[in-house]
This record gives sequence, structure tokens and C-alpha cells, in this order.
Amino acid sequence: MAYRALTEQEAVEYVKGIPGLFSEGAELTSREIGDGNLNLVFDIQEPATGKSVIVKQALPFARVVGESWPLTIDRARIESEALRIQHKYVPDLVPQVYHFDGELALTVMENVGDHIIMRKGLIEGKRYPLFAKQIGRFLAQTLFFTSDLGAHPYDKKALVGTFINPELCKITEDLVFTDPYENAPTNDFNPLIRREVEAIWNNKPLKLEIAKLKYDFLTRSEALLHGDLHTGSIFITENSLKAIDPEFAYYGPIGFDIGAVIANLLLNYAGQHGLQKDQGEREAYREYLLETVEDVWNEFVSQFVQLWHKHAKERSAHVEGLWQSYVKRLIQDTAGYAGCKILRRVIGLAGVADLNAIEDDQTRAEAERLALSIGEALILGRGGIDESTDITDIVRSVTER
Ligand code: SR1
Ligand code: MG
Repeated sequence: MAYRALTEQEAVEYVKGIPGLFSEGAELTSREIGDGNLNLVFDIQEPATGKSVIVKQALPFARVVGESWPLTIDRARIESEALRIQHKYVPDLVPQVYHFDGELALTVMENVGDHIIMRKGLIEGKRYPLFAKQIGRFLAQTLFFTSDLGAHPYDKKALVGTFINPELCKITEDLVFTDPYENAPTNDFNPLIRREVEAIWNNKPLKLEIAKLKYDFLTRSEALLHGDLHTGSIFITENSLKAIDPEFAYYGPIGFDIGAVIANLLLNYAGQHGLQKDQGEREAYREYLLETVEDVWNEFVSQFVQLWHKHAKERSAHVEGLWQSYVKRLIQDTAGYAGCKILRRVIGLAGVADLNAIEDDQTRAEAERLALSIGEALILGRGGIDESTDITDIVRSVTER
């Protein structure tokens, strides 16, 4: 079938045509629930059995802007292939893909609608005691086994080719690493923080560090990244986590994915200034977020290093001292990328509800200033970071200023 954007009813007809998914004559309902920046998402339910699937279809443009921003539908292929690979390593943490259609740019997958978007949960002040363990395992497994450490060299190079994702990478190159640091038309920030934003535009040492991080994003094909692992790409309950939406997947620097997770915890941390009115509760929740930042890194690194010792195929990996220097570089990359991802959400296109939900402009500006200071301090201070508490110490000292 030639490409066209499906309606709710057409999505029902489509899944009925997939053998083995629903029984013949099944009565199905369909609701378009996409609220992200890019795609159509249909929630298909069979009320009689409680069975359900998600149909996700890429639109030929960026939904957040409209038809004036054309965007490749090949991202649907990238997403479904990335989901399949990630599902192989962490089946409990990634939705299962049932069917992919390249012409319609459409993936039919497990419905994780019994989970909520983690960003929403954090805004509501919920705590997720298993999160760090779960996301640490997701990161360690998916990044290790797709890297030169865990994959056969031929397989790794073939995967680099499969995941050439130029248009989606260009979005990240522009929106994370370029536009926020100059007076670009895509920027979208609170006018009350213009002075601080202009200071960033004029901060040469900061812009040099961001340029270095961007250069590594462009050139360091280290592992298959999720590519957009913010808290809106994580569906969660108290017991379960599902990482979704890897349409930005490509071979890039490992610290970019870990940094994305940490950045989004810290964006919520900054947003607490306006989200939680009671000061005691706010401070307690911020402590919880900082502990989570430390736990995410600690879980990731302990699992990654275990995999390294047990499964590293690359012979140079066993040269004495290599894993320690690799891990040190990774945490410094992580802090730097976290910083960029914080700054882009405050200054650039596609902000986050953790800050945008603060109604009062003045209060929101105070939270945004804190986020900017944290992002900047992480980027400039990353050379001195050795362990996770170095990251949280930076956040604490910036908060106390
Ligand atoms: C035009 S897409 C804007 C942003 O949404 C996605 O989630 C990515 O973070 C991208 O940068
Ligand atoms: Mg997304």
C-alpha cells in the first residue's frame, strides 16, 4: 500500500489484516493518542478480551511544527529495528514489535498503556524505587552489546550502516548542539531569562566545550544509542519500565544516552522550584532525584564493567587499565551531554513540561535560571568528574549559590 497517513478507522482495518494478531471478526476500538513531537499513535483495543496493540505511524513532517518541516519516514524503520535489537537484550524493558510496514512507515507493537510517562509521574512527585536499576540495566546491556566491546567487528560495522539516520541526527545536531547557543530562529525561551541566555551566547569557553561534545556526537560511533532517552520516552509503573521511541537511534557516544536520562532528572529537579509549593517536600524530592542520578550512573557502570569482564571480545579491552580510563571518559561525557540536554530544553525548540507547567512566569524564570546554571556547570566542570557524587556535588553547589 502506498504511503498515506491512516485515520483511526483505517488503523483498525490495518491490524485486522495482520495474521494471528486478533481473532477473525474481532470488535476493535481505535483512538489516536499521539502527543509527542513527530508521529501518529493509535491505541487499538479489543474490549471483549482486553487485548490491545499500539500502531505507530511516522508522518512525513515534524508534527510539532507542521508540514513546513518535512522529515523522512525512514525513521519508522530505524525505530522498529532499534526496538527489536533492544528487546533482544532487555526483553522486559522494551515493547515487543509485532509487525513493521516500510511503505506505510508503521510499526505495530505491544501496548504499554498500563504504564504512565515518567515525566508526568515526576511532575506529580511520584517515586520509582526500581528505576535506577532498570534504566541502568537497559543502558549497560544495549550499549555494551552493540559496541566494539560486545559485538563481533563485522556485525558492529553492519549495524552502523543500518542505523545511518542523517535527518534525525541533524535535528539533534541543530537543536541540542547549535541553535540554543546562538540567536537562532528555532529558539523558544521565556523572555524573562533573556539576559542569562545572552550570557550563554557570549560565553566562549562554554561554547568551545559544547563544540567538542558536538564533534564527538558527529564522529564517535561507539554504540547503538536510543538517541532520545528523555523521561517522555520512558513509560513506567512502580514495578515496570518500558523504554520507547528510539527513532533517533544511531551509532554515537555512549555518554549521550546516559546524559539524557540524568539531564531529565535534573530538569525536574530545577522545576521543583515551581512544582512543589511546600519547601520541605521540595527539598526531600530533590534529594530523591539526586540519589537517583547517582544510582543511575552507579547501576550503569557496575553492570557495564561486569559485562566487560565477562563478555568483552575485543582483545585490547583486556589491556590493564583500559576499562578504568574508558569509564572515566564515559562519566565526563555523560556530564557534558547532560549539560547540553538541559540547556537545549530551556533555550531551544521543544521544551519540557517539568518547567513549562510552572504557570507563573517569574517563578518559571527562577527555575529556568537554575537549570541553565546546572547545565553550564556540568559542561564546564566535567573534566574534574570521576564519580557520580561529583555530578551531584556540582548540582548542590549551584543550587546553594
Ligand atoms: C522536531 S523534534 C524536537 C525534539 O523532539 C524529540 O523528542 C527530540 O528530542 C527532538 O529534538
Ligand atoms: Mg520521541
